[in-house]
Amino acid sequence: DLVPITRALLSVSDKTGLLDLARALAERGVELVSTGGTAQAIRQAGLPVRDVAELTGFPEMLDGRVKTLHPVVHGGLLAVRDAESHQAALAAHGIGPIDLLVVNLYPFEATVASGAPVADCIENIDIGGPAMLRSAAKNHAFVAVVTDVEDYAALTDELARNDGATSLAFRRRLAFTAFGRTAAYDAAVSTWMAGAYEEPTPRRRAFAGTLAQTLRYGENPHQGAAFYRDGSDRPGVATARQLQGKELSYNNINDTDAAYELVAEFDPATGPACAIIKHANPCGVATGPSLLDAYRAAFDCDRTSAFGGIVALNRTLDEETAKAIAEIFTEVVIAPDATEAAAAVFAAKKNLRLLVAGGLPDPARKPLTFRQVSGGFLVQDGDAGRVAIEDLKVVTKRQPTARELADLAFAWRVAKHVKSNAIVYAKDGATVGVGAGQMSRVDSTTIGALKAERMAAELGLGDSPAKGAVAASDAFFPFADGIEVLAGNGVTAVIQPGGSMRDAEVIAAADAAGLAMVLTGMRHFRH
Ligand code: 93A
Repeated sequence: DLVPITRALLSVSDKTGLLDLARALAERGVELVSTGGTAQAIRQAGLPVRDVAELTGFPEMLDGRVKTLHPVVHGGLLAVRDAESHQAALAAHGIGPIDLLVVNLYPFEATVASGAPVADCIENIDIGGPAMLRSAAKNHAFVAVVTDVEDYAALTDELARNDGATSLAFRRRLAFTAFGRTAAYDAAVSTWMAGAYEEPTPRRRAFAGTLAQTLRYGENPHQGAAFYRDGSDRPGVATARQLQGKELSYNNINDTDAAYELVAEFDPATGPACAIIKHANPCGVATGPSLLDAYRAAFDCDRTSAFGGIVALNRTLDEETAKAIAEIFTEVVIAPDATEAAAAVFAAKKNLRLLVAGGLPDPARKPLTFRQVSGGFLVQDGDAGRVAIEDLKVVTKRQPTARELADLAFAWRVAKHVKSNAIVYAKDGATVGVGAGQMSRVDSTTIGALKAERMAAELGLGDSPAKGAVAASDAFFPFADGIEVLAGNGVTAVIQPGGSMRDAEVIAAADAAGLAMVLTGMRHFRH
């Protein structure tokens, strides 16, 4: 299954490593054929190269849109070497076989990311390159195809090992890599076009990502895993710069994303905010006059759970806050930026991963979310739903006070980021108890209160902080029991979507306990 390389076609936009590769091939006596810019670069380096135009008998035309789309190229790539009829056809038309194809595509994704106008993006959709990649990858029984600059070294190693030939196992790996690239490329084009042409639904477009990192393992050590980027420049875990610490794990990436998307709900211009996440749920979220105050208040919500957590901040990490965070074991800290002094605080903590994202993601523009099911996957718009305070509907006899209203709005924002069934207790711009991910709403209500009581015990507070707090529920209360538990724990006001068959009973229970209740008319399921 060894195929010696006698002729190679090179056509690359990214010229990184090109000359080293071309030289290595030339030294092995491989005949080099290239398109315009690639040929020019090779020729300038003093290596022999033939223009593809010489082979096809056509000049590159239409501003380069047609350069390699020709039977001389595709015949040379697709011909089956041991099929007599194919060899006869090549001979009849004077077509020479191509044993190696090296192509990387027009930088479409980078052009889109640079904010280029639509016409430039369109011009950067490579047609001839993917066509060649697909031809060569289809015919990998005989042809080696390289599209990733990272694979150049693997290729020269392979040639050194096999005296100038490639093995079938090597060509197979290259072939599925090439099809992976063309699939991701077309998906990027489809996704961009849907956005550029304002396709309002996620329904009719392709999805793919490019490999960012092979992970040591997945959610558990016996699961293989990888991290893919979707090409978005949204500030967050996929685009952030890691200043220090161990490599991010699968769970780190998942939790850091949850943390940063949550803290981004709080506009830094309005004030500092901090979210601490464990297992994709917040165990403390707070706003405060300073970042340090916000961190301390978030930490005090559930100190036990915060151990080994992920901390997200909505403003530049400062030295004082970094010192407070460094007091306990923290897995990841993510912020728009970090001062030098703050980064220096973490320098001694070799394992702590510090990420700076360069900005906050826009919570009003959420990317699509994906959920895998057996045999397929579900796609939906991200939950960018928001309710304005003016649109809240008071349904109880008692109106919420201004202070209650502010805490209700805060708790509601947090509840959106808590797994259903979610109940969030909050007071003075900080969570004081979070009940997450239960199968019954009343259980989440009870768990949130238990957390508040434990905090009272830990901090030596006289009263449970649930007393005088407000509560948010991500979806309606199906029965009055949840309201009774909240009132029993001293909650004074509740925010929830409403819309239950038993809304009247639920409101009556709130009135009976003297609670204020507001309805959002919007729910935030997160399963
Ligand atoms: O415009 S194209 O879609 N038409 C083609 O026929 C074609 N053939 C190769 N783009 C085409 N290419 C691309 O040109 C390659 O994929 C590569 O990215 C680029 C290399 O051009 P140059 O050698 O002139 O720098």
